Amino acid sequence: MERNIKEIVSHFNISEECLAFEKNITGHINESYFISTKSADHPGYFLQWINNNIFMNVEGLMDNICAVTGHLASKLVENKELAFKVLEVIRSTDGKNFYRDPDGQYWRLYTFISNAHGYNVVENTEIAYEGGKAFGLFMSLLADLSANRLTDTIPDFHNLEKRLDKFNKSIAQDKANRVKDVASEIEFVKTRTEQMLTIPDLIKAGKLPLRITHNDTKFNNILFDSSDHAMCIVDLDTVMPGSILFDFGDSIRTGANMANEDEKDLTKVDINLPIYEAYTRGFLKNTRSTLNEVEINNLAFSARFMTFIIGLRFLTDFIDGDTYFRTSYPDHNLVRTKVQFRLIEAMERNADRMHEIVMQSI
Ligand code: GN1
Ligand code: MG
Repeated sequence: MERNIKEIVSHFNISEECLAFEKNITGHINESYFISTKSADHPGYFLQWINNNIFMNVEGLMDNICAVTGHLASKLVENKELAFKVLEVIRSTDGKNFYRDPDGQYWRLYTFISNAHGYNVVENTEIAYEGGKAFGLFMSLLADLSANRLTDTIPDFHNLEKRLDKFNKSIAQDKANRVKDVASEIEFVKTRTEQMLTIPDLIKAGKLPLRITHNDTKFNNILFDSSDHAMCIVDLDTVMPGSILFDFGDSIRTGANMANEDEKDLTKVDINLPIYEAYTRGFLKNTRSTLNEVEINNLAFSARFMTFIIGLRFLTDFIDGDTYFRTSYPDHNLVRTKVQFRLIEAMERNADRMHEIVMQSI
């Protein structure tokens, strides 16, 4: 879609004159642009188009982000030693926390976090430890924000039973005539479903408490400064009540995989145990005092659970003909699925060791 980015930015309440924009290609749902400004000492802005087909309640979503960033900002004023940054939402000229253009499209603007970088594949254990501490801190700083202030931006986002229902419907409809190509992946799902359903069972039984969680804790949603100190958590669209297992598990899925999420050479996919160990230590440093026994006992398994749920979503989208995740080539979602399933197999082989690491880090 062609968009007049400069015109859109003019609807936000900013002091700087914009110079140029550059599209950012990470992320499978929204579209992002870096906006540079004329003044050299201003960090610039980060503009995002919010995908309203997926985020149906943008007002609620932006109110969540403002509640969360406001809460974090006040905590960081009280705890300056944390040297952490928080996203800063810029209001539109009519005072809203988003701008809706004449075509009905939604946009938001942040101050750009400059001199920052992220990791798709984690390079060493120091970075993993920093990342674990950062997501642990994020969650612990939000522990006293009342969960009923937040809207469910995507209801049932990590609800495995609902995801399986959708998967079975997609197989039955076979809209893109692709079911014939994924027999072994469908079999993979079937053989693990019962074991994976133990997590939703624990949630329903009230044994896994709902906390305020990020719910999209890909490792590259942590920004690092030039000395590789983790300094900011981004991508707050799905911050809402959830289980801590979702957040821990998704970071391991992305951070402790030796390969990228869409690596075509499956021999590269494996669990990196030293990275897993370092992330776990960092995460538990900031969360151990709040976790209950059921959470601790399922922490290692949560990495398999989250990899399963996201792999299942990639597979469902492949079967549907790629209607949800942005893809760059025809079997992109299938490649992503295969990586997730290969990673699950690697974690199955290392399950005992992964649990032992949690117990040694607690
Ligand atoms: C999507 O757009 P992005 O990259 O932040 C997805 C996550 C998946 C992820 C897989 C709202 O996140 O749930 O884990 O892709 N976000 C949404 O890479 O569905
Ligand atoms: Mg996201």
